[in-house]
Amino acid sequence: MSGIEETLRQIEQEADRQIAEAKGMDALNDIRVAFLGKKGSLTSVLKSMKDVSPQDRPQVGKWVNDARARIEQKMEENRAKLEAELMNRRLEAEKIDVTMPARKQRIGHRHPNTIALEEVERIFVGMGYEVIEGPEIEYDDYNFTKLNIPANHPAKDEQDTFYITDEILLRTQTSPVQARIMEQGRLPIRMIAPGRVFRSDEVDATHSPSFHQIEGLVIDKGITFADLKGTLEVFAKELFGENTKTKFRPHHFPFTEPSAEMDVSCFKCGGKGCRFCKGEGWIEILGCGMVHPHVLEMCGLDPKEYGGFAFGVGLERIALLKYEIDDMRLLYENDIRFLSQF
Ligand code: 2NL
Repeated sequence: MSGIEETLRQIEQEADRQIAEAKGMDALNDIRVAFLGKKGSLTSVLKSMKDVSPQDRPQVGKWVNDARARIEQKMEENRAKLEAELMNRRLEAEKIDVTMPARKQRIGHRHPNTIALEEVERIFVGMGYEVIEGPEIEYDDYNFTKLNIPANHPAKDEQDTFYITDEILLRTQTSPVQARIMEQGRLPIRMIAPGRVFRSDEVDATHSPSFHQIEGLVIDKGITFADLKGTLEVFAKELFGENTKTKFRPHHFPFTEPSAEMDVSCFKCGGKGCRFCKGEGWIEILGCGMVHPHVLEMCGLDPKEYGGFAFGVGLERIALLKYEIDDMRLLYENDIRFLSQF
């Protein structure tokens, strides 16, 4: 009898000690199983009742039940305390300061190339041109042959061109788009063809293996070099300002005859010569010319009936000039701190 009472006292003491030390719900639950569970130490005392004399059994039963009630009570108290602590910690961690300024939504920014392209498109659409795009992967035939660049022409060198097969390549210019439109034969044509082009060039401040071109094409009856000059003069004034002058220097392209390069007066110094134009007073902008009769023929048009002019400008070149950027690589790094300046 007194042995059982002593055992119960020790069990209860041990339970109290462990409950007081329990650091969380899991620990508390382990204690419940160890003392009050089916195989718990308090339960095993009940199981030893068979050794207790019948008249003592009610007394022992009461002791066990009282001990159980007290342990449960202590556990409940500690559970409530732990739960309150846990809740406090969560409230502390999830505290929202409603007086903090809202996180700023970063809005994107148009790339300088895109701004320049949209400006060029606006100017030509204003003169009645269509904007037409075409494939970046082209047939050699459209990229070269129909543009009067024959099989052994140096422009076709594999040093300059990314070939996919003998007949298929990454376009080196956007003229194949224009060759395709001429072939469709819906005349007259007034179009620009902007888009990505590819050349096997090393990367430096002014070169990249992938860059952008805008080519223009006008085909109709009775088009002259005066139309070309007038159109490109309007383009230059719109793009670089009312006071911009233009100068056409003779040049050679396989797909035009005659051909020229157009310079604009330096929009920084007005033509006097400065650091920006390297003292020249002029800045080279584009290549142009009257579409070669042979090109017209190969694209299914009769050169005796139809003629026209064409031109090509580098989009990056326009963007670099307009925004006074001195290294083309900056255009491809996509550093938002750089891009959002324009
Ligand atoms: C340049 C020179 C040029 C053309 C492109 C062209 C297109 C057809 C027919 C004839 Cl379909 N010509 N395009 C003409 C002259 C010059 O580009 O230096 N571009 C950056």
